[in-house]
Amino acid sequence: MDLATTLGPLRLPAPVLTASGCAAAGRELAQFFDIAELGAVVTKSIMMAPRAGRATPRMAETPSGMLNSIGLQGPGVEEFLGHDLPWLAERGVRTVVSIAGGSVEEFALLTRRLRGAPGMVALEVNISCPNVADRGLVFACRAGSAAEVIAAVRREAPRDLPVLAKLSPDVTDIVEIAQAVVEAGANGLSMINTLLGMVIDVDRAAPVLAGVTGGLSGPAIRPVAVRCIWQVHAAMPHVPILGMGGVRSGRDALELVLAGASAVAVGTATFGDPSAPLRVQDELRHELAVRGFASLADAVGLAHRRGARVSGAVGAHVAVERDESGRDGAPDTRDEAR
Ligand code: RRO
Repeated sequence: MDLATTLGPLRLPAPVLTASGCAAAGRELAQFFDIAELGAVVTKSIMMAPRAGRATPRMAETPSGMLNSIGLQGPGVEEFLGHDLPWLAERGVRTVVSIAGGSVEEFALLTRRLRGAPGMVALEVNISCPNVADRGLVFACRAGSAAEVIAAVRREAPRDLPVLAKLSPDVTDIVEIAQAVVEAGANGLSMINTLLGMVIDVDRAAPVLAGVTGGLSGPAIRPVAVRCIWQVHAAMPHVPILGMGGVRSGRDALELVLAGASAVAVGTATFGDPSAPLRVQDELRHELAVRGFASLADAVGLAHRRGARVSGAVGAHVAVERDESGRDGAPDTRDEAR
């Protein structure tokens, strides 16, 4: 089974990555498995300065998922460059460095500071953290500000360093945002970040999270991830997608691949099973083999090419395809029964 994959100019020998934010800079997972066997480790988003994050409690359980309200806690870029990245590089780990900023200028400064960093194979530009002071700082919620950040990162990054833009599902039309960041120079897209949610403790009649709202992750959001990947792949089939959102098994990972993801990241599942990323990678190999695939690449976006479908049920990007029988893709309950 050929599991090698590409995300634009980024070549990876294996298709499963850690999702940003669920294992700091990868060190905490190394006691459970060899993290160099993954496609790559995606770090928790790094900012210029150290940051304590939001007040506690900052996690809450939800049906089939969880809320986090971490608030970009991190050691800052100097500590990251001095300790975390060299540790990963010494172990031969391919590292995708996630960066976050409070302004376009901070993203640009971070990119400049990270130039030539050892072991860094790509940048993931986190323009979609939901846990910021105001929604105006969620750059990925507006095409113009999303594009501005990506253009600044592209200007400062070495030409051959792949830049992935991490998008938010909390938008009216994710295809519009995806098109804007690709035009601004993103080589690929990471989808999806968490959805903004909230839990109230009815006995205390108060929000559970100190930060009131938080990012929803876990299996509950997987259908949203599949929908976003599907819509963007339908509109821009040549733009590579790193898919994430509630993946717990190889079967879940395959679902994102069939929607159009060329690689898949595992996040929340790691909290219950620290070996989940490598397990999902092994399971994905098996899921592909039992279905007769010779390679992962053959499965990427395959669901778009199979049968009658209405692709993109939201917004203006509805494309009706025809299946082999010539039926058009009008919503058809038979599809659900299949
Ligand atoms: O740190 C966080 O609170 C956080 C970030 Br940066 C993000 O991108 N997504 C999320 O759910 N939490």
